[in-house]
Amino acid sequence: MLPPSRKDFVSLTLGESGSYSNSKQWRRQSCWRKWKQLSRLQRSLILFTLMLLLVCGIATSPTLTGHLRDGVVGENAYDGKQPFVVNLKNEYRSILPELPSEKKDYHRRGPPVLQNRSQTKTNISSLFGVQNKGLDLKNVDKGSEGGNKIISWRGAVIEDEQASDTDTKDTEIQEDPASLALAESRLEAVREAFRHAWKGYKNFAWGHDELKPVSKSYGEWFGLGLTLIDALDTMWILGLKEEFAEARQWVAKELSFDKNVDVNLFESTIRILGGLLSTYHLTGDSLFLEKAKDIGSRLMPAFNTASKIPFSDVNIGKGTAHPPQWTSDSTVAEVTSIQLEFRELSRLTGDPKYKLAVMEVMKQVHKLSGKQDGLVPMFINTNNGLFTHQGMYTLGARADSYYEYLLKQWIQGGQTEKELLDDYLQAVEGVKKNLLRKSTPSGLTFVGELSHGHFSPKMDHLVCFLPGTLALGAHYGLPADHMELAKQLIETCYQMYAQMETGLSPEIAHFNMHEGSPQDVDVKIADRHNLLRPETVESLFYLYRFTKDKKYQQWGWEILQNFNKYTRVPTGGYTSINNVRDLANPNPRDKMESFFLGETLKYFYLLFSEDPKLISLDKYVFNTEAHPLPIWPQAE
Ligand code: DMJ
Repeated sequence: MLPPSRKDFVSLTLGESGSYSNSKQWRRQSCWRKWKQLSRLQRSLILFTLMLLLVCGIATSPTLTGHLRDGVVGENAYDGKQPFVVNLKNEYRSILPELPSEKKDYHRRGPPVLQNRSQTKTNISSLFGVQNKGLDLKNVDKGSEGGNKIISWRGAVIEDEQASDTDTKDTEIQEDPASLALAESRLEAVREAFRHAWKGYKNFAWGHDELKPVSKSYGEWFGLGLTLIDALDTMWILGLKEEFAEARQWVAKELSFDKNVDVNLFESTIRILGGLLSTYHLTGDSLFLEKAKDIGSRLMPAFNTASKIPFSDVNIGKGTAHPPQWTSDSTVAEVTSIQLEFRELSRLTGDPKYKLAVMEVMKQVHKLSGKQDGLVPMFINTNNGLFTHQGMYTLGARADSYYEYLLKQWIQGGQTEKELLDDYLQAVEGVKKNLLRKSTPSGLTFVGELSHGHFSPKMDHLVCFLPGTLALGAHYGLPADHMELAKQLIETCYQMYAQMETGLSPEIAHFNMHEGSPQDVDVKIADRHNLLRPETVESLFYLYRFTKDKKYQQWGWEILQNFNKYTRVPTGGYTSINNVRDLANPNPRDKMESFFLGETLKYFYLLFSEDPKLISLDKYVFNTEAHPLPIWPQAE
């Protein structure tokens, strides 16, 4: 599709030619006569225009369409499908600082020249014992043939025929003006909350990992501007131009990974690598891809273990890795929830090493004994690659995103990797068989834990990712009872908020199962804190997208208001609190986690939006830190 015609043309008025005859000879003579009547200047202009058209014609010939798809043509095609995002992008283009070295890439959506070639062809297709369509082999091949060609940018600009399905799969209904106005006011409330959080971060923690809003200072974890990076794509999606531009400036000028610092592999993958990759995809700005490549390669030493199960910690400056001081175990959720990001990095760079490393982990976990009906223990040893602390099963901390990433990798790869799907389906059955119970008095369905055969009615707030994941699976054709379970569980997650005095969920709930209990949810004193976590809002978003049932938006709206009431710090920022049961003194903990901006506010915004194409779930899959990554095109 070409841009609309511009008005800077030369007008030629040809003389009247009398009666109309359409014979070939007449047309030839007439044209020649008119040509001769033209002035030299006019003829030169026409010849020049023809030359120009010829050059354009060559440029759009089939061998070069790949290049153009990466450039202007691709962008315009994208405009039509995701107008909101693309319009923002074009606006941002004009305000973002333009680095001299980037100028010529300004309109390119893809990396300038990515070396991939022969080695990518070797191992990938047999990886994980399935036909692998993940790495875009076709495009890699094109690259090898074409010498200087780049891999396609179709990951970012997912065209209709390449997405796993069409937009129409997302439920679309016509909204009446009143509900559109309501939606807009709620969206504005989320933008306002973001601006308030950003104000605190900017004033007291700029460039540092986390804001401490009460003491008006900051906390450092990795020393890499965690909150700023986690928040990049949220600002983009919310349309916060100025905030995005200043953050981009910091990434360009200040962000360096060449630091003698230990980082946690999982946390830096989901927040930093994931955040940079998704921002690259949304903006097409190569700065973010370069940074993603840098951090991605610096994290790779984590995989240098006897078992190939990665260590938890990496020194990104020295290139060394190690387990935590007290153990040689890694957490199962951590080693199995870095796959979406490293697989995508392989696809973008054409270098299979990232994908090979993380898929090796999946391959091993797939085969390991020690599972119960598809449920995994919480720890895995980096020396021998075996599960440790067996017999304990939870969908909460240390295991949660293992289940999430089984489904999401299967979606990311175009639903071809059967082992991932099998493991996911088996695990859902395992949850139903071993971990589901009903509470009293209201009969809420909840997910408990199993410890050596003993059931505990304990449910982490973290488990509230599950309704959203189940709903996503059902959207992708998995059994309808997954959706039914999702609806029951999201009701429970909402009640974990609604039954508290502040209307905010505790970190951990215990459900009553005995006759005569006055309330479903009990909270132990040590579990009464709220860290501004996203999981319930995340699941509300999925449930609303797929069902359009307004109650999910209403529940989300109540939660947002309670965050504003009990966690908002007047001078800027939001704080986690110690006691969700104490209206008078929720007791601020003085910390705003980066995921509040990266995830919680983003999911609020998407929940209140009536536009199913705003990060379409048929085109993007969210990593566990709410960073949307493209679903890979099917291999043609
Ligand atoms: C986030 O970092 C991620 O969502 C992770 O999967 C779980 N914990 C936090 C949010 O609660």
